Amino acid sequence: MKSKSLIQIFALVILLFPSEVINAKKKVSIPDLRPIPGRVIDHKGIEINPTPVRIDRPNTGELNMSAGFNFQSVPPEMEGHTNGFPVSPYGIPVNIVYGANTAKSIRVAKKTGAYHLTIGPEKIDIIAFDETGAFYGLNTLRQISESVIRNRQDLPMMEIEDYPTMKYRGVVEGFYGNPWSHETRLSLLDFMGRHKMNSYVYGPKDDPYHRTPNWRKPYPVAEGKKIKELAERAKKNYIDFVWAIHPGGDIRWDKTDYDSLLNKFNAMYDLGVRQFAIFFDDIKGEGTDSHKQAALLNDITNDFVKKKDGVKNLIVCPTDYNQGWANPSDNGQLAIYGRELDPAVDVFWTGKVVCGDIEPASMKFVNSRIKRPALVWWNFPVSDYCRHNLLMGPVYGLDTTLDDSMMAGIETNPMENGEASKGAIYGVADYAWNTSAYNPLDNWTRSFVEIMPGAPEAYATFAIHSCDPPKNYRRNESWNVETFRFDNYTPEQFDKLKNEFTKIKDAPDIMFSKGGNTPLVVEIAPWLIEFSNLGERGLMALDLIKTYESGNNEKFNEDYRKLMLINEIQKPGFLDNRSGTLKLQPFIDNVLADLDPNKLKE
Ligand code: LTM
Repeated sequence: MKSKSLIQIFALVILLFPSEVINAKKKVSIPDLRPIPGRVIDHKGIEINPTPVRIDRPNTGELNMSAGFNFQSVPPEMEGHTNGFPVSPYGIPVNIVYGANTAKSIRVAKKTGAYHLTIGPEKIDIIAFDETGAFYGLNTLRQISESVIRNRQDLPMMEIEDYPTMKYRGVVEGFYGNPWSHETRLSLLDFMGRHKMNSYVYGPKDDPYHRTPNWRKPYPVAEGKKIKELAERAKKNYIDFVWAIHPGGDIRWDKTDYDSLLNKFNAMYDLGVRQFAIFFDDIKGEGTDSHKQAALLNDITNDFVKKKDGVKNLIVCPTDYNQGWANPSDNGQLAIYGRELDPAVDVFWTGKVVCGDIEPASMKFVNSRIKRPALVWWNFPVSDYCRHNLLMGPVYGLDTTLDDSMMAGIETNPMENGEASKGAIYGVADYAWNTSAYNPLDNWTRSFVEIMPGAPEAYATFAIHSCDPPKNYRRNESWNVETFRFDNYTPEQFDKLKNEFTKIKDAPDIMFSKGGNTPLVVEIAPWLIEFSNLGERGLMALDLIKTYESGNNEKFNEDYRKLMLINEIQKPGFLDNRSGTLKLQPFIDNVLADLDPNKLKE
């Protein structure tokens, strides 16, 4: 009875989606992508992100942390940052000082954000170059303390010397699609501060007050209030909140529009913004004029940046923002910037292409023209060109020989799914802080506990099969399993794939019930539902191979139709919220194509 009704539905599906059925039978080839660089390291129970420049952990003993900490001597500015630490009057004494002179005595690097942390036999000292460094030292101590509590161990004595490689370490909310919610932004600012990022560029393409034609208008009061709150939260996390305007779509190079832009910047200044960017990406026509762009930035630098209290240098995103599109000649935009643009203005650059790796050759190309180290706008994990996919894989493709002489820093452009972007932000924070030591696989593996403390393994299962944008910037995915054709596999390969499909089927439930990260599972719920379905389809495909081998034709024909039908019924959901696009769904489609009873008869 059951199979009869399935057959009826099957007939209906064929009538409704004839081309989809044909697609399901098409054999799919899998691109060969390079392995993920790096290796997993044993951190002996202490996970700190970004990775400190030097950690000395001589075997000199451990401190009992059961009484927590006693913040004895702490500058008033740091007091608000000790929230969340276990504290008591009997705790381990902690002293924090900062200032260039004090820092000199123990040779802390002369760089904003530098600090030195010592966990000694009787006390903990943080000595920092500046206030930001003190905040970072405290953040490192917080991560050490959390690791110790999580792993139920004692606090090992150690000495940490630390400072950042890159000047800008941050996020550019610069994608097309739904801008992040206010709550997501606040949560991301805390997350960024925790991982020593210092720059958040606000430029969502679909915020009407950022872009043509409404860039001239002030934000409505309620929206303005939110911007003010964001600027405050950023400041609390030692992050520069950079507000970006995108006027190039309809700008007239006249006094009226110049005044409109100045008025808007003044209004944003009143909301607490102290750094500004002007974007000229993805435009045509008048707005692309390089001389006019440079002159506008120079005038704003003189009339606004230099005049208003506490305003930092401007940042510009050129129209020629990647090597593929940039005019390389002396008359090209980049060379014009190099000759005409105020040297204090930082210039965004996405690399050789729009979405791609960042490597020295394209940095040399741009820097030699703009006459300053470019600021990388890294188009990963942005998914506005593949909105049905989540890009949850490791951060790799960033050259580790680059330093601050070659790039001013890096801002990652994430997905419209802000919570799901935290994994990549965690990676970029590490790369930007300690570039030469950056280890993609290790960083990604460490991120699981940080992001889903209650279910790191289930999260890892979801993430490893959710990496590949099926076009443009292809990323390796599902590298922990091998897929195969129905007539060419070993028992080990079969069992391994079966085990993985079982984990895939179960991972979403585990993440929902004990992950400990509600905002993330709510945000990605549609993908989690489809992920579990993918696991079930994979198990059915494996069973089908076994049934075929058993020679039980009747059962085989029935199971084939069942899988075919389910694959088709679930296809719209899968296409909307995809995982396993590189290897897993192709495996299922290939089983269906190879074992098509009509073909087998031939
Ligand atoms: O990359 C830049 C500078 N501009 C746009 C982004 O807004 C967009 O998010 C990415 C990815 O699609 N591509 C762009 O060209």
